[in-house]
Amino acid sequence: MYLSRHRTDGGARWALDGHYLPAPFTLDLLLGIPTGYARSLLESLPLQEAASDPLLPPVEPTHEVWASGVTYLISREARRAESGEGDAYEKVYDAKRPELFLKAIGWRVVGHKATVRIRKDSHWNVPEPELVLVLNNRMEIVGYTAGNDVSSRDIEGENSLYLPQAKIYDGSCALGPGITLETDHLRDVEIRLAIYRNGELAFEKESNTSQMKRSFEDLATYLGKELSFPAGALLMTGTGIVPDDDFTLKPGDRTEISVGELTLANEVSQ
Ligand code: DO4
Ligand code: MG
Repeated sequence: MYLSRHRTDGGARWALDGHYLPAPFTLDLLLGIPTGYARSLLESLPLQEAASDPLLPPVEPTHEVWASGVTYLISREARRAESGEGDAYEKVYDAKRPELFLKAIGWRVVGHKATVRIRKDSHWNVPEPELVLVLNNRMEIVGYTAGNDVSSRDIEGENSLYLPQAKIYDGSCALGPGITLETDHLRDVEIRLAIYRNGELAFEKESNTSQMKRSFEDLATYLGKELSFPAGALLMTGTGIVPDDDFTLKPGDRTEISVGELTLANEVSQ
């Protein structure tokens, strides 16, 4: 089952497997019920006309998008090298408690084919391709989407207390194109990042969720430990791909992130 969200003349509208759901359907509603009922709810809803309007990010304006970090060895190594505080990354990689931070609020997220941004006050910027969990109000995994945790490496590297500025700014979070409501093989999902510059492939690498240090369930449990999400939440699960140190995104680049069968493409601007 696949959910997508579209911009229609009557406002944002969700679709299931390419056909519109009744207009009152919301993701809030779906994430407010246990996973066991979610599938039967969707199966019981009448499908309407084909969903051909432009895509919106698969998240509603008030949903919170959280992120976890240093969940793959390569992320730990890259951050240890760029930072004067390498110890912190090493410790969090091995610690029981994961790193979790608030990445975006739903209305700030951009979707498939929209524009992501790099900061004007940064000279070293990268996309971070991540599997993004869609969690219900009990922190159960309902599905996943693809995400780009666009980040400034020089700002984070200068001082880890600058992390919110390196990570949270307009156009720094892209999600989409839609939500896959399958959770069976999440520990074996291929993730691929391709970056095109002047129409040519400038960078390409693949990873797999099997290389992740932590379990998705553990990340979701920590997020919901002392924080309630009555309408669910989204959780980016960290990057397993870091471009070489001499690479930085430039305005005009195009990023293409594949997470399993989902592909999220975005233009880059400043
Ligand atoms: O520790 C900083 C953030 C790490 C991160 O975003 C990642 O590993 O994906
Ligand atoms: Mg990240």
